[in-house]
Amino acid sequence: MYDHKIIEKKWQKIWQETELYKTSNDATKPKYYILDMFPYPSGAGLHVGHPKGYIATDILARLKMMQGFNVLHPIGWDAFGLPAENYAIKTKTHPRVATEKNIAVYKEQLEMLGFTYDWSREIDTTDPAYYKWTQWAFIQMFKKGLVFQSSEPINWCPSCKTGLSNEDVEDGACERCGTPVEQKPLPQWVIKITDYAQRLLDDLEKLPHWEDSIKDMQRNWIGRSEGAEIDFKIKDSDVTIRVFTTRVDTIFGCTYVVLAPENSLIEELKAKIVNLAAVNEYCESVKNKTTLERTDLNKDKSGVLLQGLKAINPFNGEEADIFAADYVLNSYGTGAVMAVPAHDERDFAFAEKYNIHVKTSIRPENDGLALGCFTEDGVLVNSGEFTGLKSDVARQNMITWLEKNNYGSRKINFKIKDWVFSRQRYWGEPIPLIHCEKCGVVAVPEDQLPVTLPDVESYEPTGNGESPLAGIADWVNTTCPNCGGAGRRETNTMPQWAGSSWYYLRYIDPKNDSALVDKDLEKYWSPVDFYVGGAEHATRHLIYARFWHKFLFDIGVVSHDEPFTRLQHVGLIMGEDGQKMSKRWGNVINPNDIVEQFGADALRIYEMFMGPFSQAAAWNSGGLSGTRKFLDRIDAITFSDRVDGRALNGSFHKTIKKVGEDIADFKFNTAISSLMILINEIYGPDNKGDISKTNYILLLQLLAPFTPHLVEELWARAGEANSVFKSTWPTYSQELLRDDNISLAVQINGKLRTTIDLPTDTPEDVAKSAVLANEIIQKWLEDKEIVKIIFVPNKLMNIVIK
Ligand code: ANZ
Ligand code: ZN
Repeated sequence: MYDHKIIEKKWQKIWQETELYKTSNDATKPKYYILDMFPYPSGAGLHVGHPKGYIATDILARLKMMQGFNVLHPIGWDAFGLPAENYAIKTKTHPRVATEKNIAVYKEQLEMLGFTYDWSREIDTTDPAYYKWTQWAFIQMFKKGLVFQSSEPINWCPSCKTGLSNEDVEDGACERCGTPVEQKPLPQWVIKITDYAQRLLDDLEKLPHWEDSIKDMQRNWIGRSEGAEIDFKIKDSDVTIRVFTTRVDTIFGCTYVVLAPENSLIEELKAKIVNLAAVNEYCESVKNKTTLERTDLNKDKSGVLLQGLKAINPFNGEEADIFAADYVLNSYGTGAVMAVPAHDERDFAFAEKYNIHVKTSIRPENDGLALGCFTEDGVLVNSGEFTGLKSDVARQNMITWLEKNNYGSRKINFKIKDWVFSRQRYWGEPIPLIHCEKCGVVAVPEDQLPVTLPDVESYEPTGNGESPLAGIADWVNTTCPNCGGAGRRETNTMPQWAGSSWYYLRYIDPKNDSALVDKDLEKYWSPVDFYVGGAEHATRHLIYARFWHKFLFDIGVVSHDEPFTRLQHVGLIMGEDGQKMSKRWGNVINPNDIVEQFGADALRIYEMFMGPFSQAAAWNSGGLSGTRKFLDRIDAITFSDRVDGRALNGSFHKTIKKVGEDIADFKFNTAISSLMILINEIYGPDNKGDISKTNYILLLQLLAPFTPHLVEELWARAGEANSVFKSTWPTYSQELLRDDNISLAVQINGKLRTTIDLPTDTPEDVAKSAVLANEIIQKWLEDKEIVKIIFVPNKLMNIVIK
């Protein structure tokens, strides 16, 4: 048994002293950029689930180093955000102090696992030298007109006391704390990410090495809908209601029209609404409902008829009632719909409740009958001149009709919303804008960046829509960079996602003070070749980062329009009880304890052997002693020059191929099993754990990416001077890969009768005598005359008989 405590510390120290993992910008070598989603350093430290992805990228990085690539495998800290701030409020320590403490703990834990990080490239999103460039990018967006101020109601978390973006809301609740989100009108800085919606969607096609599941999540989030906007005139009025529909083909079945309760048309039409008091009361009552409550198919629908108003269907002139109902959202489409209860579930439920006429306008293509609500495409009925057309053809013809008659037009809508970018909290990047009475909103001049976060007395969110920064008069009051008059700094801060939207570019050139990233370095290192992280980022970070990157591409800062060539998500490590690892369940396992008892190498192998990388798997403490035994068996292998290693050649070359390919494909569990098979063979009757020096060296190289500490120790003991990671990854010979035996199919008159194992490339005459000596074949051939024998080497022998 080797002493992991001594060995692991020893090699970590040597690696550091020799700067083994320092990445140069040597452009003569091919580059390989491997990226982990960088951690948020929380007070709790890492549990064993966190390093799974880091172990995997570390193994890949080591393989690539040995294959001769210039590898960039950096790490840093995504350290702005609420937990540090909440902790600051509770303990009255500056979030900076808490963050630094947490970073120190994380760093120690990561170093304990022996990763290849080049610490000279470490970044921290809360470092003013870093966020200077987050602010710089924001200002470029501002100058390009991508940033605007809005007072539309936004998602508000009453517990976190801050506005949120759509991406921060999960099933109607704050993604951070689970509190149901409210709608609150608040002046906000918003980034027009929707300008990029089509490109974000289209360019997913350029990403063949992203998992389909993640691309699908992005497609759904972007949510492109093709349809039409149609104007319904209001009877005896100049006002029209514009609706958005994806199903213009159903319009002859429209029996009412619905406005979202917040739709400003209600205010506009109030003089004509007979039951205005009831309508206002209803619209008021909706304010506290969450989006989820409003749109849930199963929730009871509610609404109110706008008495005194009728909408006119442009296709047939029919009059329809107008309702205000909360299942229509003001923030999507036009905030108004044409309701077709015969063909839309929600309209159907609403019509049943309010006794509204249901009129069929589509029948199924095959049989004429549809019961209840038929929501699919079909053939138009009761639809005037369009009757008999199929839905898809009808949609095209009807949109042409709309456009010709000036009743509307084709329209594409996206579900993705513009990015609400201000937070009313302390611990974030100050938004670098200045309000001036004369000049309006002015960007802080670039040479005055960064706008640093001032110290405050209290980090407590005010709750009134202002951030704690608003209370610091001498920070807020400044001069307008434009006219020199009095100006006020913007006091909202940026969302947590800002700093993480571009961090991977900064590792390329972390100390640059005059540019976000040097152009030549960016050209050399970009794009990221392999990106690994949690699937929960599919519709958050990965949308923001792709957007941010495309913007930087448009202004010439980066040379590719997609940042990440290959993306791989990490399957969760669950607790021993099968639950998610969490303090709440008391099932958290601390990696420090595992490393103490079994060593970092054992932990690395164990986590990679738990199952397919992308699948969730439960922790099993029992498994670790087995893993450790495997390492001790490796440690105990001996080598000598007396041993003839040739007998193991085939097995070694097979393993070289398998391990190299599997690591590159993130199939660590099968790579490790092939290593286990090899070790078993080494301990088999032929070798009994003693192998040739050549094979021993090969074995260490194959194991090195997985168990770097142990291998470096054995490598040095075997007399090798340099680090094993300076050696070249072995190549395999195609020739030696071939199996020693093949199984020959034996047919009689074309029918398979048996198979016979023979050495590869057995010549025909030898094969023939083996086949004819076979008992089963002899039975089939009894008293029969052989007409001819057909032989396909290494495959089959067919005996033709009379
Ligand atoms: C009439 C109709 C008939 C519709 C039918 C559907 C089926 P997606 O695919 O999500 O874009 N809609 C439009 N704006 C809405 C809003 N602000 N709030 C709630 N619902 C809204 O769906 C578009 C469909 O959702 C539109 O097409 C509209 O209902 C509804 F048989 O119009 B449809
Ligand atoms: Zn919250």
